[in-house]
Amino acid sequence: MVLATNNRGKVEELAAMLQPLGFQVVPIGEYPGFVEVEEDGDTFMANAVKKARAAAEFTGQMSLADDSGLEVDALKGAPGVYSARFAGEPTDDAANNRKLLKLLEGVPPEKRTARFKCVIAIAEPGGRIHTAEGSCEGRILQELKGKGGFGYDPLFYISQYKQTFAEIDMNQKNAISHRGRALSKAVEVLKHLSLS
Ligand code: ITT
Repeated sequence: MVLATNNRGKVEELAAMLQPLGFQVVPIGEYPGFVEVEEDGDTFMANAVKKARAAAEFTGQMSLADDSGLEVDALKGAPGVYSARFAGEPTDDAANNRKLLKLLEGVPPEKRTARFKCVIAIAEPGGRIHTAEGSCEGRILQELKGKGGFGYDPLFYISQYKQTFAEIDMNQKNAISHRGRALSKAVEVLKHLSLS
């Protein structure tokens, strides 16, 4: 299975979930000459499908893409599909977190509700496409906490764990995250495919 992402955090999490299930995973970065697609879709779904299709066409292998992001209620759903480039391009996690904190200055804890969303798209080389969605509710803290994870993890507080995504270990995160949830559903689809 080709992982159609250049985000190392995503590769680590997806590999940790897929390898124990018997999938051999190869990041798209190991295929020289692959040109990243422009993520110009208005939805996570459109971007995930575009990335998975491009990788399957280029490699001739089953390819999995993840398009994901953070929706903050006090910002009317922003940064959403623009999460990676919230503070500009190329992606700078620290700058994105600073921008988020700045925009939420003065917003009290109870109004800092947010969710991560993820769409996983799996493209077969023949053109068939399968998709699954997952989300995870949390709250945006007033300061960074924890050193693990990536992206907005140090600001994303999970009440179930009373910790941020950057303070818990990857397996705990995968068990409840938007990505873990979307991937579990996608794997069910794959199991049916291999049986049929
Ligand atoms: P690819 O397109 O190559 O997969 P990307 O980082 O550009 O990598 P997206 O366009 O899907 O991926 O943007 C997702 C952004 O949303 C990501 O850069 C993070 O800022 C944020 N994000 C998504 N999932 C996250 C998670 O589990 N923890 C923290 N931040 C996350």
